[in-house]
Amino acid sequence: MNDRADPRPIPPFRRAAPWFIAALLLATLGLPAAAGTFGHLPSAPLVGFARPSNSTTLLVNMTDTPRFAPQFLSAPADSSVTFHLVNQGSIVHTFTLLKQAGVLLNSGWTPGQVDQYFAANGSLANVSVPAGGQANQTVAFGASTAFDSFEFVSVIPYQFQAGMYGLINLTSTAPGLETSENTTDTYQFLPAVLVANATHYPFNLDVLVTNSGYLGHSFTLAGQTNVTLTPATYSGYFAQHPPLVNAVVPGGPGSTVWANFTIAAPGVYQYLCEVTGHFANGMTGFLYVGVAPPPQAAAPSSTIVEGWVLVGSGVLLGLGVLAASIASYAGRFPSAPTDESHHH
Ligand SMILES: [Cu+2]
Repeated sequence: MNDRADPRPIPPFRRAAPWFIAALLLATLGLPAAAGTFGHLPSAPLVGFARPSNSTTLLVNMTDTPRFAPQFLSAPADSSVTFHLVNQGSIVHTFTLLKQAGVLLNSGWTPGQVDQYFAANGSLANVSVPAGGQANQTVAFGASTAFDSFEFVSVIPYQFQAGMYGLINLTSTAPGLETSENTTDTYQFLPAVLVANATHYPFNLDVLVTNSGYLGHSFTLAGQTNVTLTPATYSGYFAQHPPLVNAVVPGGPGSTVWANFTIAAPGVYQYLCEVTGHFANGMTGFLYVGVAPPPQAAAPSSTIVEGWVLVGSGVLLGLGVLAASIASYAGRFPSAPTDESHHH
């Protein structure tokens, strides 16, 4: 992480302006550079694009956080997928891909138990990437893996337990718009961001929802765009506006259900789990149709992009300092007579 600057004290207003301008310039320069280097910014699984023939290369960054970035990958089944592994950190990480589809390892396991699992079940890939190193690993996914999800983890002790895991979701090779989603016992949709881009409306979108845990769930999608539901409001909302789809996900690892529905217009559609208490625990996500998801929804693809995010934070910091300065400056003047909180 050679681009991470030491924290600086918040500059006063007068020093904020040059920083702000510099940050804007850096942001302007940084984004195209990142996009040019990596072709695109990896984000949620995409559907609606021409499907690649039968080979795909996916960039997977490894960080000392420890994380895989992006965490969720998508590729067509019946293809060979080359994982381009880049260790951006200063410690070793592994890319260890489960052989069993639809299985998520228990983050409560000890490193010994994780090793035992792989000793008993094998792996599709197990690559150790040293600090600052890179590696390529190609895995062939057969046609029968369509709509399967395979977890990958770092088996360096306590990295998986600290969150270093991800999923590769295999989509269908059949024509049409399809994507996949996963539900967990920790009340999550993985990923919580789906993206679909159609060439015409309406279009049919089919989402295969796979349960990784024992709890039953639902994939319930609001029919209107740009509606933000909360645990307190969603029942009343759905009573008035029936969901576009309400697919019940049976309990048990590997259980699946198809959520098939028709999208009439582009926009952002919220989905959630209707099982009591699950939405209140955070079980919701957003489907972006013909709309780019917000940057924070996409995993950083490189140090350059991470640097850009840091610069973005700097911009926000500068704006905050600016606003605070203006507020305190304006506060020196008497407020309008109509303001009842006016102090004499
Ligand atoms: Cu649920």
